[in-house]
Amino acid sequence: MDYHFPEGFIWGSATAALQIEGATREDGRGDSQWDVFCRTHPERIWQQATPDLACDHYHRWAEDVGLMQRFGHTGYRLSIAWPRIIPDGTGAVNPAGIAFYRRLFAALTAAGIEPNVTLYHWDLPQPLAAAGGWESPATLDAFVRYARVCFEAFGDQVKLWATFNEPSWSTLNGYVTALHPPLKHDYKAAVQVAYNLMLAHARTVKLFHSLGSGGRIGIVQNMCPVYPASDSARDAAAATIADAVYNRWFIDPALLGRFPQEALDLYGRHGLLPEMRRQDLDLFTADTVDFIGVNYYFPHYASADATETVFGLNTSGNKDEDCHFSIKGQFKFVKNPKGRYTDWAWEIYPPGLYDLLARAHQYRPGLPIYVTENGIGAQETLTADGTVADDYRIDFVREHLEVIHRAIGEGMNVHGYYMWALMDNFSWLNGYKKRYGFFFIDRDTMQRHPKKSAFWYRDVARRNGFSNPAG
Ligand code: BGP
Repeated sequence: MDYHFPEGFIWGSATAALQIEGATREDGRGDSQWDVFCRTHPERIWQQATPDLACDHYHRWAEDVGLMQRFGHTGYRLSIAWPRIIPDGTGAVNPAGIAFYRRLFAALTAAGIEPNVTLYHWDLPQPLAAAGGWESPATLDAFVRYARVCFEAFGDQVKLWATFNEPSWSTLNGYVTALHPPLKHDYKAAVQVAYNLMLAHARTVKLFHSLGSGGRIGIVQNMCPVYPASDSARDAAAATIADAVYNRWFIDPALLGRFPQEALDLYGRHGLLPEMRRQDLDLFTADTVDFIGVNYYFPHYASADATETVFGLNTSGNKDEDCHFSIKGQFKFVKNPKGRYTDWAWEIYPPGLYDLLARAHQYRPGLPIYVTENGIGAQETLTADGTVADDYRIDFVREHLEVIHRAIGEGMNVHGYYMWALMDNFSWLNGYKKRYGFFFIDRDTMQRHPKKSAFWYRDVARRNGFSNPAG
């Protein structure tokens, strides 16, 4: 076999609570900021979709665990819904929420599937959001308490924990592009939130280690590589700044215990520095992560030619509609004229994943790395025989696995791969239009249909690798 993976390599897929669970008002669950956003701004989401039903996983979890098992999964990355555990964010713990996840973790373990659990995948309890969200120190205290509740309730079942999913992406879209809740365009708030998320992370890592319940804790980052758009020195400088604010602000404190100087200088020049207390800064240096989770979809190319501030994500699924991200006077992300693109204008570029793995390895040689998300969204329909011929997804996953295999061969400590996603789900602004799953969800019946890629991945997992299709 050409691509054989190390024994014990995790073959998994990923989801997030809000995107699959549904049952948003059942068994005492509180509202999250996304539930309220979907209700108050339905025009921002394709077909005014809501997460109320999602994949109905809250009721079909046993069936879903069975599918993972039958299709060879050995790992599953999921998130816990904070509003299910502590419905108002700060008050009483909800026993029904704890019971739900205990049942789920027990079933996963019995099926030989290791859970990799993220504490926060953007579903901030609404009362906390209304009281200032991540700008407020009270939210940090509430998060650390919620983390403690989870560690104590599930610590015997879960050994792989992540604090936050993509703090960079949620800060950018919540406070810079104004595309996600709380829909702000406020650089000062963005920098404070970016700092506060990392502080909450550091406090949680310290708490986890102090509990000594075993297992590992990390963070999941969207480490988009940022390449200069040209050979010019100006574009190289733009890429350095974009990388510092977009990636390193979140990676450096988690892995090295400090914030990048380029970003501190930039924020200092613009009067945007967050409030940073000495004793908090010491927390970052005192303790760091046990692993890093890497989410990778596409790379960026930074140009210095940023004459205006514009943001826009492709939410149409029409290849001709570009994504826009430009901050006047700083950097602008541009398209790669030679790139291959998905229908949502996301470039397909597997070497970018290799560069990220190499980078994570360079930061902390030997640090365990998990590819916690990687996948391709598409508009799909069922064929007459009840499947989806998603050969493009097979190609996408295979090409990315090839670079992971190469990275492992070169000594990078990659422990597992979680394809986004286990099943088609609520794709934030795209509602249910953009399908990512190994399993197609029929929105009328909620029935799960394995796509061609699910069978392919099952065979890869069983053989712990694959042969080069070319020969
Ligand atoms: C990541 C998120 C996931 C997922 C994925 C695809 O940033 O962590 O939750 O949704 O992106 O994004 P989208 O559904 O917007 O296409």
